[in-house]
Amino acid sequence: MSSSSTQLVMNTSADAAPAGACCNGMGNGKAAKGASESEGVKGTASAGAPAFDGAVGGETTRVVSEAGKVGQPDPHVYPRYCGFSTYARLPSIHEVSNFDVAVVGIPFDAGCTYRPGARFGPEAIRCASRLIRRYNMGTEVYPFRDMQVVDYGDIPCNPFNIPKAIDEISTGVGNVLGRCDGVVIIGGDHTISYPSLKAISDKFGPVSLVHFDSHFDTWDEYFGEKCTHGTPFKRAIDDGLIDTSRSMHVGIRGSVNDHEDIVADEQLGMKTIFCSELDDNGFDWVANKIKNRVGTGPVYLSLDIDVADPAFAPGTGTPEVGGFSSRELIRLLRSMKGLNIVSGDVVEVAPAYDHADITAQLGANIVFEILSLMAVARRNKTATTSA
Ligand SMILES: [Mn+2]
Repeated sequence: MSSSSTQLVMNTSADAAPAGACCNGMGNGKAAKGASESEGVKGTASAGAPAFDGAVGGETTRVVSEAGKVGQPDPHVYPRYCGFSTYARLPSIHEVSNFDVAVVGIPFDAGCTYRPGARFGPEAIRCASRLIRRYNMGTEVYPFRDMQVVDYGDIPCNPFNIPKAIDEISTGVGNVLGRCDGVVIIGGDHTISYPSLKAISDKFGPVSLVHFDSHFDTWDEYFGEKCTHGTPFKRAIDDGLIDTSRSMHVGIRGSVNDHEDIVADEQLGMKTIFCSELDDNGFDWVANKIKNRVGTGPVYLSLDIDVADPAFAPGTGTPEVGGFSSRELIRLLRSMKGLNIVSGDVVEVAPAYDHADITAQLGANIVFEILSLMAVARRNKTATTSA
């Protein structure tokens, strides 16, 4: 679902908890001076109306594109550190009625095997995302201009009963996908990728998985439990949610419990680019290997922040030394440009172990990179359709 006539509206039908707090008053959007695209929807809130997010003097400062996509507040008149913490200061679900892509928090970490705390990941990433700007110079795209992106808030789920939470998450993500074309999910521990992939597969069919992680996450069980943050992709494969013949792990490293873990993953049909293979073969080799594997079908990009070295992402539950630097990781993600990425997730940011928000900053930027890749994929599809 998408709209070229998006309006700022009060939306009371959201089935998710709001990001930040609810906005109190609404007017039609009017772009402010200083924005490079100022052809906004005309109109003002009534004088004396309560302020809404991104508003100065009762008028929104949000940049509205010619196509009616409502973007961020103009940073030249509304400082980045003001207002409610939505992802990248984008409109919340209460502010736009139609949207192309939703950023969704899933604050669940009952499936973690070592250090808990990723339930606070969505909040930390939203706060750290305030500095995200409009243009991605690496992939040459304006994701918030070309797509209506909204912060949908969080999907609430049971913190004690994992099967219940799995149902709540798959239903919640399915509800979001019923209203838009794609999602970028902020975890939460990696358990959430399984129920999310249920909803993704319902919409797109079995997808190609590009999985950045230091761990395979394809164990069959742990302590007898089938749904943990070490098992999501085994469950997804068992359910036929992903096409293993077009899927790839990237960044695997560290110690494992047994050599059989590697063999078992291969037997599922997965392929792996180990972390050290970037050193041996370079960026182009890695990018081509992924592209050749994945092809042109719909891709779900799942990224565990522990794929980055703990020097760059200490705030996570299961750190593994010897990982990608944040520079390497961003470059690898940008080299995925051209893949048909339809949705993705960024998981395992656990802010209690973070320092100076560096992990949350990296997570916020990775969400931006995934949104940018999705915007490029949409642009490519439009070009193909209209050719
Ligand atoms: Mn993982």
